[in-house]
Amino acid sequence: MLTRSVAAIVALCSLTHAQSSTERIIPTLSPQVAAAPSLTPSVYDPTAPNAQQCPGYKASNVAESSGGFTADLTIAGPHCQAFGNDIDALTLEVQYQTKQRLNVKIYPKYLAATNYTRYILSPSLVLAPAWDGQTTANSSDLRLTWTNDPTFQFKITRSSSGEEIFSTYGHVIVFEDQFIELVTNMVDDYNVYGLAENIHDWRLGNNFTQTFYAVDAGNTVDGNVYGTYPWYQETRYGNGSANTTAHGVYARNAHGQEWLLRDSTITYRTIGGSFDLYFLSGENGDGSSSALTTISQFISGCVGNPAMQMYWTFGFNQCRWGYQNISVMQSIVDGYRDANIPLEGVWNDIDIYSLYRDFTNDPNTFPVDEMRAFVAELHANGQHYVPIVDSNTYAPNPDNASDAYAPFERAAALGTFIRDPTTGDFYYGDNWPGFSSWADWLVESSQAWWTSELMAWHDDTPFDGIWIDLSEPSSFCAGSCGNGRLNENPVHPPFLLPNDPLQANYQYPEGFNISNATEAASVSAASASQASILSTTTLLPVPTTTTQGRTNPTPGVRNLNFPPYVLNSVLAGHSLVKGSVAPNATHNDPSNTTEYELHNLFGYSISNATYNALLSVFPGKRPFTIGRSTFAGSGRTTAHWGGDNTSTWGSMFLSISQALTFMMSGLPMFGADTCGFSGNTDNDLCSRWMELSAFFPFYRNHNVKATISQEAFRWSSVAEASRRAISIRYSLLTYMYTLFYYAHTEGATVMRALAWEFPEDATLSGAYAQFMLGPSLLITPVLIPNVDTVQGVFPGIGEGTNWYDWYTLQPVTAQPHENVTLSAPLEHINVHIRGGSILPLQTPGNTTAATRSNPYSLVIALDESGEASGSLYLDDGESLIPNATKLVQFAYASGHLTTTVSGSYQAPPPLANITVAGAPCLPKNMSLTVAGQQRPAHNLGLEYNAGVLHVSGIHEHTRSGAWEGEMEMMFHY
Ligand code: MIG
Repeated sequence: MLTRSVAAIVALCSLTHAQSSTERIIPTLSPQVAAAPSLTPSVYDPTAPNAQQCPGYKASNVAESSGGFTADLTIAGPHCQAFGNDIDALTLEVQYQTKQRLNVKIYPKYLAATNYTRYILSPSLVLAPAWDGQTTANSSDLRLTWTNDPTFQFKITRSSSGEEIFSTYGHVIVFEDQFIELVTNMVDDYNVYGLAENIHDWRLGNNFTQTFYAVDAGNTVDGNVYGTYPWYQETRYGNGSANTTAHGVYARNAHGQEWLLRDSTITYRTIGGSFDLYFLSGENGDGSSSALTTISQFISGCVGNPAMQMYWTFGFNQCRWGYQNISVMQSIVDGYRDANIPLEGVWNDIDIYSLYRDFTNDPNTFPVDEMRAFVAELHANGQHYVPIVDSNTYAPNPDNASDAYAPFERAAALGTFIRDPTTGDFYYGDNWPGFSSWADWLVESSQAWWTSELMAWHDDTPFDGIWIDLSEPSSFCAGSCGNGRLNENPVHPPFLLPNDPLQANYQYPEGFNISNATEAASVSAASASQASILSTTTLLPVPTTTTQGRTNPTPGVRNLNFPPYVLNSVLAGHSLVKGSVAPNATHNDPSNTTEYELHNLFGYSISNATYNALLSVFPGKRPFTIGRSTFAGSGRTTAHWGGDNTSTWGSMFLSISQALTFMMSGLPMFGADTCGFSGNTDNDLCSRWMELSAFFPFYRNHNVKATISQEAFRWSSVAEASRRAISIRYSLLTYMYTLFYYAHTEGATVMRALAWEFPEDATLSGAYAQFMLGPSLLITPVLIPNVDTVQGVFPGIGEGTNWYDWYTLQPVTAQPHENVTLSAPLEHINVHIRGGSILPLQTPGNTTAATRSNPYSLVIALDESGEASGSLYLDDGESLIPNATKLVQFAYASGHLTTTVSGSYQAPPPLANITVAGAPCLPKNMSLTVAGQQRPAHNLGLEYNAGVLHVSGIHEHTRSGAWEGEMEMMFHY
């Protein structure tokens, strides 16, 4: 449907890249989510109580403890029963865990009390940051102050400056069995980022509610989506005299929850568990603080550094729902080869399976022998194969012996499925194969079962990684709907399938009506006619939700399926029962933990289990697994794609924001469905998107069924745009890989917001139409249709930073804060190198493996003082624990380049040439020393043209490998 007016597109065009906080882009995604709920009460229910009228608590019995103190909190008045049963006695635990991190825990004092939510997130499930054994209040960057007047309130300030970073003063703490709440005071017009996963402007703003309840609902703008990362980073810009400050807050709790960002407060609410708050000072050790430091304090200190990925996973991947047999797969591989576009991996969706059942191959379309041969040929060509695995396990029809499904039987024998509390039997929801169950990851044998299923399937289909889908987990009905009905299996999904008659997809990107007027007109007529036929057609019955709205708390009772506090979940009626495993489903652990507590951890758990299984499938190798639902800490094991976006310009734009929030959340292996998932793409959008995603860590074109094909070779300009962008990406693979090394070892970010790299520039506080890849590259993508220019800013210009065009190495001339108009023909993406950077490059090949064995070169982009630096990390690209690594540091000053090499990994390719951008003139001569030996300069080529100095012929001197000896190069002027 062509929903977007030209005026709206033009409005989008005129946006500056450094958006001010008042400029807000409304993208054209589906309008599922209503306006943000109003100030306090439960969503859409004006009669719901205001929990801030609850009595609060008084602190007493303060006692010293390791690194801090504990106290009792006792309820300060009669129960208010706002959204649950009040808990009278709580424990407060304050711990100065490290210099930079302060932890505040509040939890029920009597954990054994019956009928209370007493589920405290176990450290065995989600890392619990701990005390370093030495920090105390006196040595901490942060200070906690509290009062009992009128009830218990606390605030966190910086020890150095007294800056208040968190304060519940003026608000009560609410602690009930199904609802906890606290409110912190915020500065005016605050800059808060994070609370992933969301599809929203990168700077969250102060009129936004983030709901966390994992849901299979496409890319719901401003609604809950797949992942839960309960942490935010706040930046405060100094006004002239003061420096910018930054800090962070992580609330370790996996329950359904909401963060209400309002004018002068943030309200944090969950439907259970405890307060487990980690305040991060963001301080660098010299009194200053920064966003990047805060982010690494979160990643390294709270959730764990992300996995190091295999080298090949940075290649370009093609996927689609609807590749219906092996010859179609082969034609995709051939199509890329014939168009000379590098293709690193091909992926299969659920089409591969027999009747949508995991670990089966459809005997007619993906027979095992042919599959083995197909993948063997991919491998022989340095290419890879990744199939999907759905999170549900088909429960076969007990009355039909020919319906047997061994993976289910094997798990059932171990009793490893989640249970239906009303029957004690397994829980049976519905998904693609029909009525299905879900593994209970709290049962130890689930891991062994999952590992052996994946190992066995790998014999049939020798995959290189596993794509985990539907891990919210997704179910197509309400509750345990297959209970007593397994003899109907296999049931058809309760809706028309995308390729059924009357399901043609007529959606095209914004601007299609301008660029393709005739086709757009016929599409719009066909769409109207289909809509009118459909309006008189009876669809397959869709199970209705049992919606109950807000329930009243009953003393001593928890209502799991219809909790008193209604989360603003995007599913119809905000139902928690529909669309997933219902909250009252039980696990098989000794305390029969319910799904109510564990819902947001299913995707995290199945991805962890898949990671562990792949360790057995590929001993000693880094597992590659990519999952849809994730939780804080998932980056340690898994990659993530952005889920079901749409083929629209708005969706492409928001993928940058989504990516930045994942970068800051410890999951850098992120990418969006390039060219768009739902709806039809077009030449213009797909060209731009192939260019943009080339600078995201994970790079995959993926498409829904029943829309036009969108492989990069389908249009000549998409093909050309892709060849160019992929060649830049592949020449930079070592740079990307080195960024991952720092992410993996230090919790550093890979894609970066401009605001992170230029923290003093308040005009960048909301900018995400441009972004950086690492510290050195600025990407300025085209994000609107039918244009051949793009506007961008060049941060730091006028304040000591300079920039060079990637293609010409010519310096950018711009005024501070100027929105520069750059030429951007359809097949071109603007990339600029920050002065002061040294980039190691390799000649791009057709695969990552081919690229790895091609010669290196160096680009030295000089800053205003003629200096530059950089680094390069190398290993074998696949071992979990490499037996050799190498780290090369580059430094350039006063015409003098030096390398410092540590580690013994040997990379065979030579260093072919070195280019210096910003060089003053042609030097009189030069000298080169490799591994302590002076080399004859006469067989080195030296050229100079317009500020660019080029040295060639170095490979003669680095035949045993570019980095086998330390190097010194000196230009004599
Ligand atoms: O119910 O496997 O997000 O990437 O193509 C839809 C089919 C299930 C959702 C995934 C999408 C995938 C699709 N899946």
